[in-house]
Amino acid sequence: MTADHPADTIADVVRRLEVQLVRIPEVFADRSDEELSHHAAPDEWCAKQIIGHLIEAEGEVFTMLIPGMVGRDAPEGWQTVPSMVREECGADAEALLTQWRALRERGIALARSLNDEDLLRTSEHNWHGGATETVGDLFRHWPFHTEAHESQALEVLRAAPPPAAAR
Ligand code: NI
Repeated sequence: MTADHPADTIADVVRRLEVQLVRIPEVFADRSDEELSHHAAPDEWCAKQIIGHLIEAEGEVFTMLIPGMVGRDAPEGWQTVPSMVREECGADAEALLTQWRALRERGIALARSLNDEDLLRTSEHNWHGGATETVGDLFRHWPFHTEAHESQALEVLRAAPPPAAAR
């Protein structure tokens, strides 16, 4: 993954992460469990699986790898490899969002603690396996990754059957 917006400053990224902390839960608000469990196709994620993926990205990728890459945390690298097989279809969406929010709050604190030197660090065990990738590349990708899945969620919810009460 290359940098989406190489000029984004730490403050820019922090702001986007903060806006998403409010906006992402709104995508899933006031939706029935039926809508949140709707699959547009058998092999496509329902909205709850998308939240599950965002939880994993937040907790196992961005907030897990960056501290290791900047030398603040010993074990650098994956704890668990992100999985395309998601098991959130039967989960409670509100509980998933609570989990995501807590991870994003931790992520914002991490983002605020970074400095420009940190963003220049590279890693041989980084998330993508490339030797030249920097912390800045991963850091700046963070809000874009969230946004990509926000769009995906909006699309699957648009295609979902309306709640029974509205029929
Ligand atoms: Ni993703």
